[in-house]
Amino acid sequence: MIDEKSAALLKALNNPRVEALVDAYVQLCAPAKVVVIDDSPEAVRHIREIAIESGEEHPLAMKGHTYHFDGPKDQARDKEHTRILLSKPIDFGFQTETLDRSEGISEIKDLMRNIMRDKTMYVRFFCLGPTNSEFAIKALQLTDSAYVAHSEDLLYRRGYEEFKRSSSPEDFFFFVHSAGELENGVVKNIDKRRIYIDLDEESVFTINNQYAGNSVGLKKLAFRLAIARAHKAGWLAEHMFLLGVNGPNARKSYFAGAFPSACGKTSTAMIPGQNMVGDDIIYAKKRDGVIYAVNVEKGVFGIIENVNAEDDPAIFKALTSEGEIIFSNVLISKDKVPYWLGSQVEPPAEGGLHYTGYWKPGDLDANAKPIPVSHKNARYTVGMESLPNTDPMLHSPEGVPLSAIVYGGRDSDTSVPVLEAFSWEHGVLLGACVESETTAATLGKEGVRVHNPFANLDFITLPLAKYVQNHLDFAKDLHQIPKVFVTNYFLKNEAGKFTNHKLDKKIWILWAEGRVHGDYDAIETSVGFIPKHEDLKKLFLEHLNKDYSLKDYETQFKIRSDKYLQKWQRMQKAFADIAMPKAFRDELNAQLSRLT
Ligand code: SPV
Ligand code: MN
Repeated sequence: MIDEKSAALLKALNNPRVEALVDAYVQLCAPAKVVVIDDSPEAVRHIREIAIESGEEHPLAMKGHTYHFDGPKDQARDKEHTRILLSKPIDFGFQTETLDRSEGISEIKDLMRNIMRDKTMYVRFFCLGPTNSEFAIKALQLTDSAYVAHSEDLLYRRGYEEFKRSSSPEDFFFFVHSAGELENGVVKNIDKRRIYIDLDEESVFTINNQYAGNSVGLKKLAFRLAIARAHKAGWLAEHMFLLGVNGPNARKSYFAGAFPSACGKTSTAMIPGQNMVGDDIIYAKKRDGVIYAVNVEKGVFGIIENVNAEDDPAIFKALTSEGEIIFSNVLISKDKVPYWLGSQVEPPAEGGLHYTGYWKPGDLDANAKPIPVSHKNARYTVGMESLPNTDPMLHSPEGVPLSAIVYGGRDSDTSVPVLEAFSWEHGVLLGACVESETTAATLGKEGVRVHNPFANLDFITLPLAKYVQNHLDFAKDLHQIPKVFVTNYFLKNEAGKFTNHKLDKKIWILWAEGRVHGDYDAIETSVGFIPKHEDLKKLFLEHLNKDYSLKDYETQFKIRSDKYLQKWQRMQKAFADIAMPKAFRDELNAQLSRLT
């Protein structure tokens, strides 16, 4: 079933492990055809065409744009069916879904038998992190979904040549995905959705799903493998954006930032006037006393809700211009134009195609609630080469030097908009104690305050105490220790209204950049350093042309000691039964006694 050209491409790799894996999964999944894709533009163009021919994607009116629907039950990451396979139990210190390895492998292999019948298996090679770099991890992907193969092409660096050139050909992550049977282009056997991550062999098996957070192995599934690998090798893999912040006099400082899903991470990475290196996942390593980081990806799988000309101008412009973009789970008008929640563009009165079927304004769900124009977790997939704000260092094999780390969360009543940690260790405490109200990025109830250490809890594949120890240790032997900040874009006033405009985040980040270089004094409080009104006032005037009043400042930056105390008491409880490092305990106790 493999054509001559594909067979030749496989052979040219001269890689017994690749050949054996392809062979084994062809036997198991029984595709009708096998197509091997190299790094050539023609091969990649072909994948895009097949995604359309197969009905997983459809062209839109704008050149290069396509749309895709996931099924109504496949709109977000399925945490329940995402399992870490373990040969022996591990006490992670937090709730995570695991499964006995041999049981999991045998179950998934049964479910995968003949799963690609009548379909084509695409064999793709990628590179996580820049190619030709100490950060690079090779990835072999088998999938029967041209949508997945196409998405990965927008999101990841091509890796066929990297496999060919590599001096460690056997060393790669391995992914098998099958959407299983499709009905009208979406997954039929959603009840048999399984996402299994095998840390022992650094492999992932994911079936009966299409939502990219579940299906695109190279995203959060590879990320879990990378976290485990980083732990063994002494570097960090983090759920962080990477941003080049442009300070005064052409000064550039690179910031990494961890925010839970759907809490402003991508829009921080796209703050106007700055340069994005990445919006979701980084690898970080130390070199000559400095932390360097790279974007593992080279594209954005971003939430489209509230992307509009005013709040997210860079991405809005890209989404409304020609170029290769996949829209998922948005409304499609009869003129083949996409509409989404919070775009500030009215959808057509006659409605259009929707992930739930045909949709008209005012349609109600089973609970008589209006069905929104697009799913709250509807997304766009775009390669960073199509964005005007991409940092020139994106593909640098050396990575970029880190000046600061930012932690964010969705917090309506406690945290000030921006705060600087007292030290690296205090920063680790603040990262470990990120709390956030749940969002539509995962299946389940929204708006519940949950503890999400380093915004990474869904992905951590080692005990939390060790993960925190790794963070504490990472600052050892550095001659440039990054400053740590916490931001909160979601503070509300007594009337339940947000106290800030979306673009205010630019000011918090520019203030933080100034602090890195000693440009501003700050006020020491019990919870960290906060900005002075006069400095913010200048920044607001210069960068947003806004008068930032003392009254606004006081509302936003007053330290809600009662709420903060409650937060830190919650954290004391959350960590009570975990054997955390002493340095962490000391920071936690010190924080509590300062507040008390
Ligand atoms: C997230 O939910 O954090 C994402 C999207 O970045 S995905 O993990 O791919 O679902
Ligand atoms: Mn993410």
